[in-house]
Amino acid sequence: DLERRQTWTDARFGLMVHWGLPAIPAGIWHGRQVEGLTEWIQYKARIPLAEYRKLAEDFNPTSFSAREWVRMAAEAGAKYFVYTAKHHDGFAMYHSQVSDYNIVDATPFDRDPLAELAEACAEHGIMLGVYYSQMIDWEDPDAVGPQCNDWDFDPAQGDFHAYWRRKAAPQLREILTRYGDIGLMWFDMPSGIPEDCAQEAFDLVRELQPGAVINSRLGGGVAPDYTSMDDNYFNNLLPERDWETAATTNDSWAFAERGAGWKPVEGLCEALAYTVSRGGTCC
Ligand code: JFZ
Repeated sequence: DLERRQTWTDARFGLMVHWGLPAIPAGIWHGRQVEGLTEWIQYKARIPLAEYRKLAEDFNPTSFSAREWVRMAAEAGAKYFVYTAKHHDGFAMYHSQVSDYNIVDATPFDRDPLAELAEACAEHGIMLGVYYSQMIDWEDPDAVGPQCNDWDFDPAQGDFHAYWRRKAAPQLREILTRYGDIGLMWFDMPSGIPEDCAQEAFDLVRELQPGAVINSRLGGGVAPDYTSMDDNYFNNLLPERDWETAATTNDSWAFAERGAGWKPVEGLCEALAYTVSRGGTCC
């Protein structure tokens, strides 16, 4: 346990890339600015799934270069790289065999960014972290719980364990077995997850990637390897254990078209220095 956590705390500084279908609307739906985090647009604007999933048809980032992203991160001094394999919209940003709601089968792009990023990280000696939204999934009628999709589906009809068995657990297994060494599993969000599901996720990570740390947003009462602080947390009340602050470079995680509110470089450097000088890790 100590060795695993040491590798993680030694990393100190990472880059989280929050990529997915929300990059297309980028905070604007039918010409209207939707308030809140841009990756929450489907939920905030109650976009019908049938309409939202059409975004995939236009998702074709042909100039994407994993090499370039990872090289930039490495040159900036980052030691780990976190990629959103599946966010709350339920869309897999890697080639999933479990659900065809994924970047290879549902878009014209036809490439697996996670595979390319994993390769680039290995080349640069960067630790690969994978973000996975285990609880919220707006595509799956059975993923019932806090902030679930109740505009397309009736939550009373949903069975969380059915979602877990059919989609979440098998996808975690794919992620943990197909992309080489993973140093960090970044789960999100903890609220409402049944204990047995969280325990299963924990056990899967330990079994298939014994070197990987697990953040505290897995939830469900399992003991994580470190505490994820609130987003953009830069206060002096700190836990007596390993911790990480994930922070944004603007007001959102996903891309924003207007009013992004980019933070000045000095502020970002200060935030990074603040965190690492207090023994934390920052991404
Ligand atoms: C979550 C997501 O909902 C969000 O879209 C993004 O992925 C972010 C990294 O994580 O948002 C959170 C989760 C927890 C807190 C704040 C935002 N928190 O504990 O303050």
